[in-house]
Amino acid sequence: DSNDLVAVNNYIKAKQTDPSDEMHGIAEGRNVIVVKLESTQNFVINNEMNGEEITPFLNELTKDEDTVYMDNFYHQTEQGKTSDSEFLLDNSLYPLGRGAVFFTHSGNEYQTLTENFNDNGYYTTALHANNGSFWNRNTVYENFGYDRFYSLPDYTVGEGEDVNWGMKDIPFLQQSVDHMKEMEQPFFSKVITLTNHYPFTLDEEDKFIGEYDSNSRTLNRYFQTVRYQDEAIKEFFASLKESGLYENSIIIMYGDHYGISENHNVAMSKYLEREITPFESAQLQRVPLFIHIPDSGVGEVNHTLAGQIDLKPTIENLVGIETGNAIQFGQDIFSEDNDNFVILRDGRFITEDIVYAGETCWDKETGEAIDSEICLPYMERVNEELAYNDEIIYGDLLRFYDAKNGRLKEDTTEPVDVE
Ligand code: GP9
Ligand code: MN
Repeated sequence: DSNDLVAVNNYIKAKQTDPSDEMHGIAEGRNVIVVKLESTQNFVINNEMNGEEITPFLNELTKDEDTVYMDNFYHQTEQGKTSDSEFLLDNSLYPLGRGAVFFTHSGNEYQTLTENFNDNGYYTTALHANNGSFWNRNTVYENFGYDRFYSLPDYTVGEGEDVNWGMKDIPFLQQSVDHMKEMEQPFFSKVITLTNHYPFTLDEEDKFIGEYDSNSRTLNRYFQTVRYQDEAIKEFFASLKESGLYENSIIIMYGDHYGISENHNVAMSKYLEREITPFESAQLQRVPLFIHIPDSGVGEVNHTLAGQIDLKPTIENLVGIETGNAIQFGQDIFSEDNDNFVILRDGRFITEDIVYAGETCWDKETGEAIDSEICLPYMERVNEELAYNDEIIYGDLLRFYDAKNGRLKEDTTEPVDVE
């Protein structure tokens, strides 16, 4: 009931950090375009396969004067995969440990990034060339407050423009820019790519690099689809510039979850030239995050430890939306008091010095197992935080909370039983 919310709120207030003043409102009034990079892990960035770059365009962005590239950014998804990464973006809450919250708790009351954009005069949209019912998106997007969902029927899939799970990223992103040209500004658009999805198949003409050579055909092909996606992003930027939207927009891109599971550890260890211990596996859960703000000069490679849970407060601060009263577990990535602590949904965690994974505490610098006593105090915090999170979702607790005024709703002393 609403008493549970009091405990949750106290926990959140105690760990809350002030967002960065320096970044506050730096993108105020601009369109916000969030591109979710399907199955894209961080190990491909600034790396090579058979002497060839895997992500030449994204690599350039890591050195770009208007781009912040985060290289210690983790996905926090579970079985809900892409949909979990969307849940994290919109709510700054963890998804569930089992099942997909997009299916199990689609009707809860949420206080989302999208609604906050709506309240601040933005037109809010999601774009993805798949059936609207996949991952229950039609229902959830409506609940999250999206004004419009451009799904498969909003796209023209021409001859040869279909591969693997559906429409290829290059025409998809192109047509998405056409949709954006028609939108009322400023807009918030979440754009979801698809080509770099298991089993990572491509048409011959879209293979810009060769395959890798290992015992995993999945990993061998993965490099090629990541390379294709990189090309699609490059063309997307070009189209945005051509359309005139670019200068008045910011573009945020992040990997949604891993593409290469632990079933491919032998092949991964061949590629990375080291053993894939539980420590390495945890570190492989890093996905790239790019924050591109044209004409800002804020570019840097930022090593702060962060996760998808931090996207909402970070984006809100960039556009100048006040987020102080929100019930959320993330923090502004650029906050000066950032606690540099990341919790993965399965209880693994990462600090500046240690990683907890495989029920073992690991020294980050050496990659060796260390005395587990060192991890104990953090473990308590991790369990507490995930438990509070689950109470919010299972109890639909946000229906008792007035986020604008930062207090319990007055008429909820006798909460209605929804069961
Ligand atoms: C489907 C796409 C892929 O529409 O988002 O979902 P995934 O299998 O990665 O969760
Ligand atoms: Mn996905």
